Amino acid sequence: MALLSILEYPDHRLRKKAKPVTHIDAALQQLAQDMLETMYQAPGIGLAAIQVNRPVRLVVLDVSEEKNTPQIFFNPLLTPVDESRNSYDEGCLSVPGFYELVERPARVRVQALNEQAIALDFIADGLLATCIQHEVDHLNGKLFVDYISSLKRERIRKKLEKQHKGHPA
Ligand code: GNR
Ligand code: NI
Repeated sequence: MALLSILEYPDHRLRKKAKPVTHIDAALQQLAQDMLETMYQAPGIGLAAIQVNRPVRLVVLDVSEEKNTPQIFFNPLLTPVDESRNSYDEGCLSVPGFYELVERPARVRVQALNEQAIALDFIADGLLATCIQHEVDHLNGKLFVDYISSLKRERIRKKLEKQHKGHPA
């Protein structure tokens, strides 16, 4: 196992579009385990591979209270199932220390492959729906700060850039 370092906004590598996985080999399985370890240590409830500078379509998450329900999704595809929306005060390990309300579809159909390349197809709601949409956004180069006002986003960018000058990656 290994801890991976997490890219921080406004790093341009977070803006890449991640590539689909074609074959889930041992290296990708190891990457998923290392991402889970990194996520739990942070601590966070989700992590997308692009956040650790691996631009592949892989996300891990654990939205359980007990932190004992790791989930691994390769090539996740999301489809809102109805018009219902939910707002959640979102944070991001790539935007540390900042939280903003983001509105998203409340229920999404999730199609993905698990770590054994078995096809999953289920409806997510609640925090799982919010978190998996946040993670799939990462795979498309999108961050939660893209949903807030440009004034707030620029304030966050400047504060993080100032911090990075004191402690470069
Ligand atoms: O740890 C995280 N918490 C969180 C809270 C509300 C909505 C989304 C998230 S995901 C975030 C971890 C992260 O940055 N994943 O990409
Ligand atoms: Ni995030």
